Amino acid sequence: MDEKPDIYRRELVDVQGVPLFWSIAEEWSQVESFEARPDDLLISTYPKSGTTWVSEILDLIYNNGDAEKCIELLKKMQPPRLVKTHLPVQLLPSSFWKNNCKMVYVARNAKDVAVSYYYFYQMAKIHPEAGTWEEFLDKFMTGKVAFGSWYDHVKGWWEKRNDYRIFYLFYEDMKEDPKHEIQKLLQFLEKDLSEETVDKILYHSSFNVMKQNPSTNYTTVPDFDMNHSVSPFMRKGISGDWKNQFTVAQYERFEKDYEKKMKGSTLRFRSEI
Ligand code: PPS
Repeated sequence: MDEKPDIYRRELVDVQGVPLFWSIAEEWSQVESFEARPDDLLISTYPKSGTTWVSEILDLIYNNGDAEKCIELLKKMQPPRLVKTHLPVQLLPSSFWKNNCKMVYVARNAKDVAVSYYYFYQMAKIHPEAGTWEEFLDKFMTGKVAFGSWYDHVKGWWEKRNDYRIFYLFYEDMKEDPKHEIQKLLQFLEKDLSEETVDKILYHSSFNVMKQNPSTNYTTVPDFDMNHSVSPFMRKGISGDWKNQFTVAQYERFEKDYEKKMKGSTLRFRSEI
């Protein structure tokens, strides 16, 4: 089969100092002028932080835990729209701020994100080559990966949360007590659902159920774009997997650098639960 090198494994393109996919960079004027509606709900994340998981939960909340209805509604795109982005805060289309849209930001600890991203780079050919783990980790630490610096991303959104309607959610808290986090989400969305519905949402959004669900596990994407035999999209879904990947030397270098980059921020992550 033709490798289509013109669209796969291309280098990232700098957009206002942030490395993005060429396909986004080429359409940048359209991204910038995106017209958000006041009832749009934005889900924003740095890649590999739980986007798909929390999107599924939000979809289920809006459809009262009815997984079948979610698929139907997605086809018809009925409001409120759920808009997903990985953009850093400074690149978000301004209409989201003007319309004071509600936003859910999901953050995950840096080391697990780096590991998850490394496997995703290998399976999804929209990314440049990952290189070795050591090389990839360097790129991650210097922000030379798609959507730029994790450190700037999580801090940028954290700082905005006091001025806008942003619900800042942690992947690790979701892993520890998903029911509690879903209840907090419901409060933020001013939604009241029965205990039974919340339990249905918990079931449909669990890792094992989502891994088997073709509408959430990305297996409907052609093999050429995402090769699940290299690494499945629904890979492990745990906290602390970095321990299986980092050498002691890598860990020590990472932590020293992390301290410098996160200095002065009140944002705290848990690297295991
Ligand atoms: S992407 O490509 O940026 O949109 O990826 P994203 O969805 O943000 O993150 C993918 C990681 O989230 C894990 N995942 C889950 N973990 C726990 N529970 C559920 N339900 C769940 N769904 C997805 C997924 O496995 C990826 O993490 P890793 O560590 O690679 O397994």
